[in-house]
Amino acid sequence: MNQPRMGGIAAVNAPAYVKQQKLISWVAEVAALTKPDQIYWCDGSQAEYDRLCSDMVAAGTMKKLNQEKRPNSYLACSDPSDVARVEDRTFICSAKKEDAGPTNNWTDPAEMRHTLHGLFDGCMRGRTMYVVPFSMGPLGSPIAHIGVELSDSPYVAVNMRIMTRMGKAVCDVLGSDGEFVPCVHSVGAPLAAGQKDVAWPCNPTKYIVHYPETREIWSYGSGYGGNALLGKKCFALRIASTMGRDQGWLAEHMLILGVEAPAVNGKPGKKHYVAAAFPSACGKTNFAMLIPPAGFEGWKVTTIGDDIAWIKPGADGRLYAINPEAGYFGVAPGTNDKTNRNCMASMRDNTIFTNVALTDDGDVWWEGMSSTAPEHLIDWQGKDWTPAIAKETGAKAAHPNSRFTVAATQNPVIDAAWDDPAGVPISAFIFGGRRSTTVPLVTEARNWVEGVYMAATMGSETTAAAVGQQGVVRRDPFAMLPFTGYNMSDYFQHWLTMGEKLAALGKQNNVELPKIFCVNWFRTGADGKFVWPGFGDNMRVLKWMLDRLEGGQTGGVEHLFGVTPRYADLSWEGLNFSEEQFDRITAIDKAAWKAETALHTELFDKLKYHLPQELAEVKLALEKQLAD
Ligand code: SAT
Ligand code: MN
Repeated sequence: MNQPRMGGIAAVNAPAYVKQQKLISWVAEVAALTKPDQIYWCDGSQAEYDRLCSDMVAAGTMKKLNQEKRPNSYLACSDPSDVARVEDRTFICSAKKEDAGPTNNWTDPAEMRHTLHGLFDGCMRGRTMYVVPFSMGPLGSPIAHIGVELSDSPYVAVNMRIMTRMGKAVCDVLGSDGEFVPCVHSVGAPLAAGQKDVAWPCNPTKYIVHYPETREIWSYGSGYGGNALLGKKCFALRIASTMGRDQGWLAEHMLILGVEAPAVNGKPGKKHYVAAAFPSACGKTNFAMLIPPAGFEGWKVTTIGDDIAWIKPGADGRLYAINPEAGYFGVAPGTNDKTNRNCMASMRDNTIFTNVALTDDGDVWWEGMSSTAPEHLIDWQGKDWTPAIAKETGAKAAHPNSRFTVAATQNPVIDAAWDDPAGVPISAFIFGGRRSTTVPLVTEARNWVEGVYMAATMGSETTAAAVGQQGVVRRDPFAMLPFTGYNMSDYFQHWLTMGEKLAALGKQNNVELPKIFCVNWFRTGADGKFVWPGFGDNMRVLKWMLDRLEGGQTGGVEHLFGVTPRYADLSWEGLNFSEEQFDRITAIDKAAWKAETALHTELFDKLKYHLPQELAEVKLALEKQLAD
């Protein structure tokens, strides 16, 4: 990593396998602005990963965990001020304000460039600038796209190696004239000569900036998660949603799972792929790795992805989806052998943990990992933690948004097609929020437009994944509120237009549009506890959906805004769940729905610029039914 400096400017020193002059020139340009001490091109090798990790151990950024208990795994603890996505510091700087829309922070791009120029000038002094070429999606897939992140954080470099296809192989695909999305990231903490570094450098001033027209990302001041791993939310959702609008595809905050019915007479059962959108920290990873419960022997659930889906229409009128990521950046607290055994198995080794607690024998722990906590821990802020201290002060051992980063290939139920460049055909979309009241367990939309309406008006209680107040219901259309890179009403219109185009294509090919369902696992009883067991038992709901897809062998009843199963329509084998409990999580309370539609009205008023007329009409019909 010792590379010569020329006239005070770090030499670009691109390896011979880098064939693109535009890339090399851009790296030189950003280096001239940010003034790193040196530039290092990541090749993505295991040796490089191991070296960067041990450098970070030496620097105090990470701890190596007990090699017997958690082989090749590390714990990083962030600055307490840098623990989650910062939505109020996230900007969509489109040329026109109305193209960012009322749900995004907007600043004039020229003004933002001026601000960022000032902040990035010299911001990497004393540090190494890592050049991280990455592919979102299988290398060379027609659905995939390439990005290059320049970052002064080695933590970002090693996480990107897990979360994406990263390094030399990407430069090979890029060739001399392939396109890439330029992503610049700095923790915003330059070092003066001789200044000692801190374990987690960052800056109280933060900017997460997107220029949708030129497809550029600039991130300053944070080293954490979606703020810093720019392939994830910034590229794969905010920039990609804009690309999808322009090019006729979808970039969605969705897991993708495969579900296969038991074999019959030696013949494999029917398999479907479904994509499901939930806000951050609402159980996407758990759903994507679901273990079918007792009574569902022979059913198989396999994972394509746990957070993001890129979906393109095929010539046959079907939608084909890939997971643009190559790893999982999942929420640790609450994960255990009962809630997600596959996930626990995934992180047995080769895992980076961030902001969880350290046990006395060099392993990790978080709230909910086991029913009894260890007697002593070092918490995520490096302080002593005991159950008694927790009882007295309420201190959490692990931060509620603590995470694990692990390669998808570690998942024991990874789908055989997870890396298929062609993607997998999607049979259904599921949209779910976290709602303690009002929204029933599951509803099937009667048609595409009603499904789009349900997704558009979805509400969810906020979680620790983003900085801000928690547990307040906010509208989170398509679970994309913080991730749609353009005007939300135009995004709704894009979904409607996609539906029309697909329906026309499908007609010629005898293919039906994917069905759309809306779910809520989170209704609570009088005691404040969840009524629905969730996790593996969500399979019961999934099976009902599959039955509906297979021609509606299983019944349901129509209600205000769709079709819901009756108690007898779900399979209850292996679970003690009474009809009375079922009623509690499926009942539709008219008064609550009047209040709910008032919130839809509030949302639509906010989004009135370009709001599709079809959605306003669905709302009118719903209100009329409620008034009757
Ligand atoms: O920090 S991330 O944005 O990557 C996680 C999430 O909010 O889903
Ligand atoms: Mn997410």
